[in-house]
Amino acid sequence: MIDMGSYLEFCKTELQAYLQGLLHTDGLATRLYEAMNYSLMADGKRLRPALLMATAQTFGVELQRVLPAAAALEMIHCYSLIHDDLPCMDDDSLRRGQPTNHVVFGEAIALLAGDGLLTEAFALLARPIPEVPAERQLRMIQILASRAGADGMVGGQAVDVERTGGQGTLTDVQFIHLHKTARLIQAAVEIGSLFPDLDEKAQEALSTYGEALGLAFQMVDDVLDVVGSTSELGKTAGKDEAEGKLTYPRFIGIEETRRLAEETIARGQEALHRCGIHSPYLAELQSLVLVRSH
Ligand code: GRG
Repeated sequence: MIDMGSYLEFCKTELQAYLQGLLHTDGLATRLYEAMNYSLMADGKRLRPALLMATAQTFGVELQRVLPAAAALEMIHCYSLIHDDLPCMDDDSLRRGQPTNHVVFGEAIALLAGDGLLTEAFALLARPIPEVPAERQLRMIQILASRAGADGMVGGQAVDVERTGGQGTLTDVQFIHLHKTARLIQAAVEIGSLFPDLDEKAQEALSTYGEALGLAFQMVDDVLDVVGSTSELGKTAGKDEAEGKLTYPRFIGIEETRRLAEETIARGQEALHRCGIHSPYLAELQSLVLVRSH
């Protein structure tokens, strides 16, 4: 059995070293770069990059080769957090244990720091990747665009913003969770699966695993919002409730949300097993997501 805590710590350290000094300018926009680095270098869990690394490593791909793609994914995630915290969205003053980007740099620079991270992420993923044919790399770029864009995370966020404070339905919650949260987590697995030369069936199974993991991650996040958590992957209780967000517990209760998260994880696991993929990394990540809910 692998020690997932140490593995995640290792991924985090490798990513941190790669990100250090990656974004810099010789031009006049130094404040913009400072703002981009302020959020990018803050202490996040780095779950999405770790998931990408774990997927690729499952098939023997060297970690160093996937670091730019993992960093690109974290940059997209980071931009979404900066924009999500803005006064026109959730208007939050704390993120990753420090004042939010707009509190430190002002709204205009924070907005642009998000834009900058989003654009630089694609520039990074478009850099030539040794041993990956251009066709597969193009697929990675397409996946990142669709999972993060209007048909993915941005679309989920738009519906979330529209429904917050209102009645909404369980169908709305399902849509929001799938798009706002699960799609980017799914992209981590999908992009990681394009480093080795896998057949279509294996790629589809991994994609199903990623979607299930992403959905369960958000269900568990909903539970933590109600019950609170002392774990390192935890969050402060009551925030979503106070903001009038649509969450699973609001419609089906805490216990049923926990059960649904377990069922969803099992669906992802089955997809891998049916395809003969047995990965201690991917299995441990599932356990780690579920363990947060208790
Ligand atoms: C503004 C386009 C746009 C999108 C925002 C990510 C997001 C979409 C909003 C953040 C608010 C939120 C609670 C989203 C649900 C997903 C989630 C739990 C995000 C936080 O991700 P973690 O827990 O954070 O991985 P760290 O800081 O550890 O990376």
